[in-house]
Amino acid sequence: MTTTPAEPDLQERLQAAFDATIARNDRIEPRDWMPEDYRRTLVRQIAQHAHSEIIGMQPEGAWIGRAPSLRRKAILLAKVQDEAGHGLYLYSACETLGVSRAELNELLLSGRQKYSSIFNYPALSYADVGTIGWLVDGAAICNQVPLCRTSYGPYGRAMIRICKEESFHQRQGYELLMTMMRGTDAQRAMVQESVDRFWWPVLMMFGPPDDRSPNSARSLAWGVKRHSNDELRQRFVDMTVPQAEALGVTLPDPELRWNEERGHHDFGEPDWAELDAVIRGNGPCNTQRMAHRRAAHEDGAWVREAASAFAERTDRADRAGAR
Ligand code: BYC
Repeated sequence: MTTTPAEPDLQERLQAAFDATIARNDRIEPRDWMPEDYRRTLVRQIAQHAHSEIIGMQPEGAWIGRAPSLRRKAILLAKVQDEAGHGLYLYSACETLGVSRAELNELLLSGRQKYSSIFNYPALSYADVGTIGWLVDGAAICNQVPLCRTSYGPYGRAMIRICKEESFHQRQGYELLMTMMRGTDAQRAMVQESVDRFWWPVLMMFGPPDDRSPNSARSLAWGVKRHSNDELRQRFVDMTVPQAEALGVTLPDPELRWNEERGHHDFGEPDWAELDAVIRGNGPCNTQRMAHRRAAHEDGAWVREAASAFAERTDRADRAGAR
């Protein structure tokens, strides 16, 4: 935990021990001393990640009641429940840094903490359920697999389980799109239209370009992030192009082509002004997402009250039993 040691000497020794742990690529654990800025960076990133999982339930959740078959409904229901679980692991990891779940929730509802820009775009057709699985979860895996090696123990361990589940999510999305591509012309057109809408916002999920990413340098030095935003975006494009070919869809970027010299695909520039606008709250669904979240929180007040009353009673009974 962060402390303010009285002796300057002790401060130096604590900092040196922290630096050595980072240099060895070992984990920092909740009871270890850590610089206040490291703790703040982790709270910011883990909370934003947790909020994204919870808000991320909304675009797909809206389709549960309209799933085209019992099988699709069961799959979608399981996926959306997994996202709730991911949010909970991440809130728990964040709580080990000395911030409560209630505070984190308040920071989200008051707009002081962000969530991923991608969830401010609507899911307009059932093909979007597939595209979210394939592209959004694909981007999430690309970004999150390296986070299994992040320097903060509880975050890295939460990411291991989350990544396993995200892989299932991506496969179900791809399988859904593959099924639609084998269907009618109208279904194929629906898939292409969905991919056209999601492609650029998905590239924006990786954050601003490296030269405009104020947090990257420090997060990389501390091992909180393992790769820069642009490195991961490139990895995602390289991974996705052959998948799009196998699926039979076109990615909506006229500049997309293999660059033999670089050994990577070249691709066009996302509209960074759009990302800035969405992050500032002016995306297509920001107002709706926050209103829904606020209403869900208020509707759940009775559950929190009941759970606290039950915990208090059980606690009292345990203490009486121990006497
Ligand atoms: N959207 O200096 P930068 C999921 C903010 S969950 C919104 O590069 P950093 C899923 C950034 O926070 C997906 N804000 O920041 C769930 C910073 O603002 P503050 C979520 C963004 O932290 C359910 C400012 O812009 N994944 O996939 O070094 C269903 C400057 O950016 C965005 C995670 O959270 C954005 N796209 O890098 C399906 C992964 N990009 O905080 C799927 C963990 C940037 O200074 N997080 N900002 O006010 C990360 O890897 C990093 O935090 C980021 C940004 C790459 C996102």
